[in-house]
Amino acid sequence: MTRRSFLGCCLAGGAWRGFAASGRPNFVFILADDLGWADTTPYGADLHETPNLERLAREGVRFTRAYAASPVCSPTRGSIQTGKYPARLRITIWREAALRGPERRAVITPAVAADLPHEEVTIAEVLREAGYFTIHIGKWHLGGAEHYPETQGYDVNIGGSVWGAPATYFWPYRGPFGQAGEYRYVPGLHLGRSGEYLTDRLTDEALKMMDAAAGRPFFLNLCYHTVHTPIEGKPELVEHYRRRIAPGLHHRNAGYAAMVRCLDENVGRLLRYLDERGLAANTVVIFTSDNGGYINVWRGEQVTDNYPLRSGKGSLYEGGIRVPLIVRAPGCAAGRTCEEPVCSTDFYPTMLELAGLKGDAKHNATVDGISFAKLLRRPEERLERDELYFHYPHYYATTTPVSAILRREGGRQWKLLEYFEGGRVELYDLAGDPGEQRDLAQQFPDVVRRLRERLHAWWKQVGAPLPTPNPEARPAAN
Ligand SMILES: [Ca+2]
Repeated sequence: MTRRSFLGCCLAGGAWRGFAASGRPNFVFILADDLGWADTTPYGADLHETPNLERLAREGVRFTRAYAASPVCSPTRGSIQTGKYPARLRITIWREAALRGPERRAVITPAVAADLPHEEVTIAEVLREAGYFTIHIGKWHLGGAEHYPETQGYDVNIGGSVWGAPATYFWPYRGPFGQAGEYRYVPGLHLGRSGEYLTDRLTDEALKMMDAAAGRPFFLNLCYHTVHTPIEGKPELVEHYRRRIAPGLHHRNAGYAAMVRCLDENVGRLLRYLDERGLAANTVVIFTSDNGGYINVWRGEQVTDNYPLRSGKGSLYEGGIRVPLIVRAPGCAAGRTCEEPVCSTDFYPTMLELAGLKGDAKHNATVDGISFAKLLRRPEERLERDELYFHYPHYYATTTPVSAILRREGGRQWKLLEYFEGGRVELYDLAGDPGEQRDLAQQFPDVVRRLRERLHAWWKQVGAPLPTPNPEARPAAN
């Protein structure tokens, strides 16, 4: 069923035609934290207001089936930096949890990596080698100081650290975080003023650094902490949304809505900067999130709702892994929607293609993603890939350890989830059931068997870390 395309002629000598002939494109890669698939207006948000993302969608291509490679933070971030599946990297949970080691519950979760190995050739390393000024701003969460962005190909690191969330979004951005009261701060942002807000400040730094590129091609890896907890919006925006909450709305958290609005305003600042500096015609803008929306409660209020998708952050249901993705590239099919599944592993090879770079052959041999650059011109096309895999062998508020395969066969968009507690499986056809409401496992045992075999073969192929039975546990209730 794979449609081979011989129309890939927009590539001239490996470079994406349409950019200024004089140089390579800049990249502005904007990663929101925990932003759900349905949290912005191009994706049907009701309470939230995101006019700048609407503009980006009008000028770019909006993907309806973009996946984060993991339902939690660090693994997806690793997949973006390397193009590899989290299971292959053995980075399948966020760093603090990896450091805590295996959990012994109904199954024993595997020991996994906490730091992105230096042996990996990051996208920043490839781009820097080609003359790019490489800028990391905001959340990193891929290792301790010896694995900070400076050690992984970034010329500049402002704010990237061992921590996955700020203590507060208000200057001076420091204080105790979480139940343990761990002291956190955002390095590089020590000077500020009262009332200053972190999302705005990270953009301030981004604009300064793009100026500092001074004509060199740049790669801006701008990883906003927002809309991760703590749920803290600017007071005037929180009040604005408190007044707008009405019966029947799916989104009902005013603080969260205020954070989404501020994120959108900062996307607008970035777009205006590119306009004013005459850079828009030679800059690729990518906007996405690292995992699905957080549906748990924070200070008495549910944070968000991924409706019509099921569940949220931590889960391998669509609400945990399907994320917004809008890409604006010069010459792209502006205003179009693309329904082809793409994954966060794909950014690495896509950026290489757009930059006309080959990258590192040895690294590329184990890259799991594929370039989706052609979809930016022709969003109706298919990629030469019929399967995606997800692996979360850990516990979270929304899930027990689980692995999943998506596979299209004819008009079917099969999705099999296999839970490690007792080997329970669920089968959905996303083509007619994107909300994963009808489990078809009993009805299609042959499909279950075939997909399960493919999933297990993939575990072997990538060396996926697997849970093991816990001899001390009572048999899992099935
Ligand atoms: Ca996250």
